[in-house]
Amino acid sequence: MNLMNLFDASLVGRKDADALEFNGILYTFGEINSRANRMARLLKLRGLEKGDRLCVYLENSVTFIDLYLAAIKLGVIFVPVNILYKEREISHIYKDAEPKAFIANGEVPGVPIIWDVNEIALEALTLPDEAIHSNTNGDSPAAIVYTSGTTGASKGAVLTHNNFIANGVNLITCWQFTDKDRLLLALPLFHVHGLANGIHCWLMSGCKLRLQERFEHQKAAQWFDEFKPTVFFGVPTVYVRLLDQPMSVSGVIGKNTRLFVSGSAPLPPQVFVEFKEKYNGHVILERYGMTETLMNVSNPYFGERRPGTIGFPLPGISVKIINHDGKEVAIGEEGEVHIKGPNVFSGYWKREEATKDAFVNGYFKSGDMGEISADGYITLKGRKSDLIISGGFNIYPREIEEFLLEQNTIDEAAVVGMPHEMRGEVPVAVVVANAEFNEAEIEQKLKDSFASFKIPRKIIKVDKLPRTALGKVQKHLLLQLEQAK
Ligand code: MLC
Repeated sequence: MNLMNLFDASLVGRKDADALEFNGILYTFGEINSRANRMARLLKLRGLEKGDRLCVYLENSVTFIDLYLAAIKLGVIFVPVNILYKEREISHIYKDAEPKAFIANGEVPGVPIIWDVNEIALEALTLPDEAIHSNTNGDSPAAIVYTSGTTGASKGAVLTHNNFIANGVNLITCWQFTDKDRLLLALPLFHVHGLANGIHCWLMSGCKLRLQERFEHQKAAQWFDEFKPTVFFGVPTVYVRLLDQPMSVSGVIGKNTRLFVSGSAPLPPQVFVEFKEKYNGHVILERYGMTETLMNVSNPYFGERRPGTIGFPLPGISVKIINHDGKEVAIGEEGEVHIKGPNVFSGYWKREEATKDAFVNGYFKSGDMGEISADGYITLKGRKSDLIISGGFNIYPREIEEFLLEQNTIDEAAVVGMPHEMRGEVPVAVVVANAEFNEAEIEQKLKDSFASFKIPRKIIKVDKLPRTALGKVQKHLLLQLEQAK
């Protein structure tokens, strides 16, 4: 089975039902399907074939959905590119994914040929609405989503139709989605949270979706009031923002909502508690996932949603907690979270070694530390790697450190995550610089090269970086140094 077989339950089976609200326009599932058919025809006419990569660098829109569905229909591999990315990040993805086409709104530095989204959208409308089928199956790659820069630059996680199907079916079952639901989605579709959870739960359940270009906390109460969502997905920063809303909206947000889900970064227990107090007893359901595995673990829909924990492994998913010696730990002991299941990606695009390194005994090594309680709840205990998560966006320090070290005024550099009330963490750079160092110049270069969430909030100059006897930078000491200020 491929994804279209499941999406057709809504696109064909519920063709006259209301499907999507975007920018005040309402679309039925039939309309969404014919837009996707026309777009698929256009991509085919322009030479895209099964297995080709299609990069899409766009904000949330109906055309984004058209392109995604068209790619799925054709067996073309969809490569979403974070809209906040700048030249250095984009050109890496462009070179690595070797796409047949790159679709964007206007010019993109680092990409020689762009297909303009407005032209594409208009041209597609002139084409016939005839279904196109590819002979993709569950093992065919559906998307490559770029993530983790442990080697300095991001790697493409190849996600198959089966990975997405396992994820969607699990969430619909465990979170009790039906066609009566109304999902308010303000997360970016270029990440798996918005795409694999948001778009797939919508299309597989046949519920109604209201899509926003992006989350804007000033407008959240109005959206809840107008759309009356039954389900809402957010990252912790979104919930912190909702807590900031005036008391007068506490009756509006969540009035019709049966489920608030949080993920992509740890939800502080305090936010869980305050949200419940402010929003009429709503208990946020925290779940755990990552690009390479989609969703792994979730607090229960029925039963206790325990603050500070991520709950139980989702159906069909095995989780082991493994210690330094590669042995499974006892209840309540800490180790690395290893994951196996139909949700786990097939590997990194063109990176055999990195793929091999990512697994042990058939389990994916998450890089997150955790423990399991006697009654089965999993609690995350920090990370093995030095990944920083800011507002739900991942930052790999190595990528920024390599850039800083390329500057001839910087001799040593380390980037660490500093706790931040709103965003969870923000990056801070600690450098050993020479006499020519010019902070304003480096800041400008960083801004030209990286997405805004990756820019260090501060650049701290030190005489030397604390290192172990083996020369490894002791990042925890840098954080203490910063916090002591
Ligand atoms: C954020 N910005 C965006 C944007 N989101 N710009 C365009 N489109 C978007 N979707 C930029 C803003 O321009 C601004 O840049 C900065 O980010 C902060 O914006 P803000 O208005 O202050 O937003 P804020 O209220 O703080 O909320 C930020 C946020 C955003 C929560 C909306 O961080 C966000 O959308 N996060 C979700 C990330 C996500 O989906 N992660 C899932 C990864 S998948 P500037 O230049 O002013 O700083 C994954 C697996 C899993 O991890 O388990 O889910």
